[in-house]
Amino acid sequence: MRVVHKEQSEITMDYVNLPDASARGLASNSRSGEHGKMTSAASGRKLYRLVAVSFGLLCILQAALNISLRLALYSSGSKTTGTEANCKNLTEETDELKRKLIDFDHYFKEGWVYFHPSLYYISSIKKTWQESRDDCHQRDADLVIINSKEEQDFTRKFHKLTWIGLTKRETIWKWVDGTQLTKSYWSPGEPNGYEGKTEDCVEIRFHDKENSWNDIPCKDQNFWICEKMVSL
Ligand code: MMA
Ligand code: CA
Repeated sequence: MRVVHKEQSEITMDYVNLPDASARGLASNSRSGEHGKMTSAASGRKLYRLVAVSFGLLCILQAALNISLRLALYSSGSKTTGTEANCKNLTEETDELKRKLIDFDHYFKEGWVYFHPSLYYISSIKKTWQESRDDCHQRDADLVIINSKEEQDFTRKFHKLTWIGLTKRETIWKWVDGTQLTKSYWSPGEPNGYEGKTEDCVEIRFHDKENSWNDIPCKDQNFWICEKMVSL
């Protein structure tokens, strides 16, 4: 009995193991066949899920890589453009500086002097106020406009009777750039239109005094000062 049972048991064991393998290929109706089929389907689903998840992860990885590459490319690209623009700016600035230096050199050779922020030309001959102004125009400048005490003191240093860019030809005192006179340096008693004369133009006359201006007839002949604003 024991032996038989053992044999039966062995047979059963063999039987259980056998269809497991065969059930994968054959549609068996036996209980153990059904069980084998279920195990196979579950592991198939597992494998499918694994492949799907792996594929998803790969997709995400690829997208991340794509974005980071694009970002790296974009930033390096804009850096290059920035450097190129800087270089171009620097070249343009250098060229402009060169032009200005050449300009300065040209003015200095013609006897101009620099007093921040302008260049000044003091004539060596005399002319009427209008002729003097015309000469300044030809030099790409105009008669001097006095905007500060420093500039006023500067114009007194030449110790010559010099025209400045101030006139009353249009009823009120105006600078040659059209601005009205605000701060003035009239000598005491001036402007007086001396002895009823029309004195509509202004000269630097009293060089030793801060208040050095005098009005005289525009047709009189004087030295003159041209001013040209410059920037470096
Ligand atoms: C000159 C002339 C006038 C000025 C007086 C000042 C003699 O006339 O320049 O414009 O007002 O001098 O004394
Ligand atoms: Ca006068």
